[in-house]
Amino acid sequence: MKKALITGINGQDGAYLAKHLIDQGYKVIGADRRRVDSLSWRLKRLGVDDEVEHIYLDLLEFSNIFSVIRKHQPTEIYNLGAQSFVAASFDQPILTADIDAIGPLRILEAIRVIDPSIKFYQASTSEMFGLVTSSPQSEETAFYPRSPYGVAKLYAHWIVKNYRESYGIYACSGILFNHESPFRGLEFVTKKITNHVAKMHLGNKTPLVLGNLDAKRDWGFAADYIEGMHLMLQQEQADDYVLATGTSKSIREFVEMSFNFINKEVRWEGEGVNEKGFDAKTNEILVEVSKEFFRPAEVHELKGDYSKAQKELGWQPKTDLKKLVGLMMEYDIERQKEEVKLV
Ligand code: NAP
Ligand code: G4F
Repeated sequence: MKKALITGINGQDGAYLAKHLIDQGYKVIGADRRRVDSLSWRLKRLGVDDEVEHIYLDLLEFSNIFSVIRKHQPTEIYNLGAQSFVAASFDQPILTADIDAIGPLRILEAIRVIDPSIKFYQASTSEMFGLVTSSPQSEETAFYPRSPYGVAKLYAHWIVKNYRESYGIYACSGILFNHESPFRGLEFVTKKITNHVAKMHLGNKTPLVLGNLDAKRDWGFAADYIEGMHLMLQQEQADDYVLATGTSKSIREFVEMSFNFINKEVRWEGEGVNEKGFDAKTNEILVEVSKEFFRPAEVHELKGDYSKAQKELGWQPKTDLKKLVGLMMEYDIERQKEEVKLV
């Protein structure tokens, strides 16, 4: 029986991947740094929490990683655990580097010593392209990270390649562009938007406050992307792959799509931090801009070229942005209704 160890099991991707692998007949060992019941809400919502064997694993602690791998003998390890919020990496750059750069190295060292036949997936990111040098970005595009998070992930990306070339370990990096879902963390902009718009739909009058509305991202659906992660570990040879949709939209457009879902049209007025979004019919203020949510250095535009993954893995995205916004809005409206009932 195939046995997968997933770090970051309680995160967005960890939960979707656990469900996918369990459906494929895998035994899943779910690793996270804390074992608090409420943290596995995503696994519970997907109906697989009881099938996951939960264990403690902190990416900061080598002896912990080493003994977990030695004891459980996984056939595949998916390293999804990370300090994954770019904005926080400016406040906690050293912690971010320790978890996101040295964390994967700790796992690779344990694999090298315990059993080099264990396959390894590393969660690389389009954030490594940063100040992009060409568009769309593929596996061949030069990296130029713009955040401590991006720099840490780039170290991890290269050490994966190095362990593959030096020790023949089957180690892959998936360079994934932004992927969202109803289970996205509230700190990320898409979920912050859909969650707030859902509240406004149910009567809340507080405007949504955002930072840079002009940044553009290539947003896909997380449930599509985790299938690509799995495929990467089933090939003849380990390699790195971009997963993306090939389309790029601004935060402003994502806001408009979310309000459109509740039949509101946004009219924009002003510039920079003085810009506001109004309800085109009622003139009610829907959106404001605050300096608080701008970053010291921004990634202005990302757009991925997933043709290598399509050709070699047979992978392609199945969910367009309109459908994704709809999934997130529906979920958030229902969840807000549940919360209102509980009060
Ligand atoms: P997420 O929801 O933030 O999940 C990350 C998980 O990592 C959380 O469960 C977190 O646990 C755990 N973690 C944090 N520090 C840890 C540590 N020291 N030891 C062990 N676990 C730790 O992230 P995601 O969106 O699912 O993303 C999964 C991975 O893909 C991450 O590595 C992310 O950087 C990368 N990635 C994501 C995207 C995207 O658009 N979603 C795109 C490219 C790459 P706590 O709950 O305790 O914090
Ligand atoms: O949703 P975000 O925080 O995602 P970001 O920075 O692109 O990072 C995500 O995707 C990466 C892949 O490229 C992952 F590696 C990473 O782990 C994470 O999942 O911000 C998206 C954009 C940024 O340009 C930000 O400046 O939205 C802009 N933004 C504008 N207002 C905001 C806000 N972001 C957040 N979080 N909150 C705002 O109020």
